[in-house]
Amino acid sequence: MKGHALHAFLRPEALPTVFCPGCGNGLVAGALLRALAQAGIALRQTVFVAGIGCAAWIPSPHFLADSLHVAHGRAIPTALGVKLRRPELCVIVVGGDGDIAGIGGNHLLHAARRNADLLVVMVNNLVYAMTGGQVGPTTPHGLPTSTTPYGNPEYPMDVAQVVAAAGANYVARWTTAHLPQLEKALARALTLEGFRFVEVVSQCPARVGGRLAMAPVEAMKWLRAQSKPVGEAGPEEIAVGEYVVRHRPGLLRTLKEQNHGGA
Ligand SMILES: Cc1ncc(C[n+]2csc(CCOP(=O)(O)OP(=O)(O)O)c2C)c(N)n1
Ligand code: SF4
Ligand SMILES: [Mg+2]
Repeated sequence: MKGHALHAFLRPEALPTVFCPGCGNGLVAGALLRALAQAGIALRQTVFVAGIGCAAWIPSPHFLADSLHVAHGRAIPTALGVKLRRPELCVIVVGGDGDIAGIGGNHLLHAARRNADLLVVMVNNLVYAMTGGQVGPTTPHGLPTSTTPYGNPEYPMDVAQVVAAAGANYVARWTTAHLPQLEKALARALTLEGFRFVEVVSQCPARVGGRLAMAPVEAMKWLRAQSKPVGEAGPEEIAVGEYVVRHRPGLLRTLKEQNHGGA
């Protein structure tokens, strides 16, 4: 699907997007729309659920699809409620690292453990961007942020690894500098059942790039240079690729089989 064709999937009244120039969120939006087309899933078959944050704005207000914009950190339990009530729909959560792995971290762990039939797309821009670029659970050690001006004294959580360990059926990480790979991972995730998690490491020119004096293009070159395949990346590098591909029955199939078995 070419760039201009994407407009058919966007609300004209929401354009131009709310994102700052050079933000990675538009790239993630494009990859997700192309992946849906690749997987043969129409927007009318999908429901997007988002919390609060810049990344949470990707589906709502932009996509011409049903979407719920809920409290910060609570997108995953809301999405599970939608999926249990309307199992025929493809339910997709989109959110930031603070939203999904910070305030919503407990929901993330347990949805993965339950193998709940959701796709969660987490845009990891390394900070809580919308509120001013505060330090968060994925901020690299030493990175200066608005609340850690001398550098982050803590260490980040490897969210992809944690979600894989928690029991998800599919986990992958890419960056905005790997759009074809990202699109392929999203399309693959869309064809599987159970809990699927795709992390996208992304640039935030306003809250991170400015502090590092790094323009968006330079930030993307940096993301690419820092990335190594899963299993080969060092502690300071970004491990990209698939973490896990499992084919365990999703929560909904298990529930259905139990209910029919008991009938
Ligand atoms: C319960 C609650 N706590 C805090 C906030 C304030 N808040 C809104 S957006 C946001 C940061 C979101 O960061 P992230 O999820 O990483 O998304 P980004 O803006 O970086 O894309 C915070 C802390 C809120 N809206 N609700
Ligand atoms: S603050 Fe950062 S993440 Fe938010 S729209 Fe601007 S560039 Fe994007
Ligand atoms: Mg963030």
